[in-house]
Amino acid sequence: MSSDLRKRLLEAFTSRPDQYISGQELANVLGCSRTAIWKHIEELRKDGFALEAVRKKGYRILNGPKKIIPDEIRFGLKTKSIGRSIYYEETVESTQKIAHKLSIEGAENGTLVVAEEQLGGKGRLNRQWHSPKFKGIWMSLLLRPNIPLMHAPQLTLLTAVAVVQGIEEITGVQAQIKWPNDLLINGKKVTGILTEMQAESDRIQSVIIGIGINVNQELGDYPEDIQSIATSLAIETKEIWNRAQIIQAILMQIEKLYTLFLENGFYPIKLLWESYAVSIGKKVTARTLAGNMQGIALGITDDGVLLLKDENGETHHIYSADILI
Ligand code: BTX
Repeated sequence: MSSDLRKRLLEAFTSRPDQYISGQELANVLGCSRTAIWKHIEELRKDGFALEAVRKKGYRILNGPKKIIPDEIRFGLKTKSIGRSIYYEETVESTQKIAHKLSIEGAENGTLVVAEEQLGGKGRLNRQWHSPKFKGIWMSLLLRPNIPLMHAPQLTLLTAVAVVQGIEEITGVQAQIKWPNDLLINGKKVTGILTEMQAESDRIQSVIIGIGINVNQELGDYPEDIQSIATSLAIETKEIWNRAQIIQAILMQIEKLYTLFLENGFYPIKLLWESYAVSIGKKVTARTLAGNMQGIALGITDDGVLLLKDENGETHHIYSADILI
């Protein structure tokens, strides 16, 4: 959109706050077609403006883009270490990358990196994570746990539980966990978690947990190929949510569970995880690098490994896979 047109469009809305302005009137004032107006409105929506379109009345701006304000996360945050130090940037390639760099520079346990937009958001196995501006929570948390290397994946499961609880506390919606790291609402993905590690021989330097939460996207904000598998909190609840508040609730839950985990091990986390899991007891297909395997998901081991019973009654340990339910 030309910056002049955008400026004049915003001025038109500013001069008549709270009022609807018809597409025809905007087209007349700006000297362009109604289709062009519609396109510009869509662009503003993508940039985080909350715009209402009502038939026969026209358009109205409800809110400008709302940024995540780090102080809003800090204010009233009762954690001791999680999220005490926050790095915030508007646009990044990936918050994971920044967290890795901070880890090497010696950043403390609990350091959080948050961005409004990722241009190269990462999923697992080099997949992409779509992270549009002002719409979601794109953050990476750096932990320095003193645990055996092989227990690090348990932190992914711990995080999934904390995110379910944080989302439920603020929005009232309970997401379900699909092993190992997807959170689903009505069968569609609302959150992805990516855990990476820096280690030296058998000692963990840091675990970097990337959390991507779809908060205020509309369906049209997603690329076509993920529209049928993705959802957002706004799509599910028809409300726009304050992202800083959700982050705060999640950090509190992570600290609670992390403390429990360090003191009592994985067992209490495992029980919570299983209570939120969608696939346990169901027939699933595990798509692994070695091929597909069908069976009943029995549960997870204390190491967070998925147990799958095949049709011959044999139980398999699944370490890494995509699960189809
Ligand atoms: P994943 O590999 O399980 O999921 C990636 C797949 O999910 C993609 O291939 C695509 O099909 C679909 N997908 C992509 N974007 C979205 C989206 N926004 N909502 C729903 N489905 C989507 C999951 O990987 C781990 C994602 C972690 C993302 C966080 S964001 C903060 C941190 N920084 C970073 O670069 N990654 C993490």
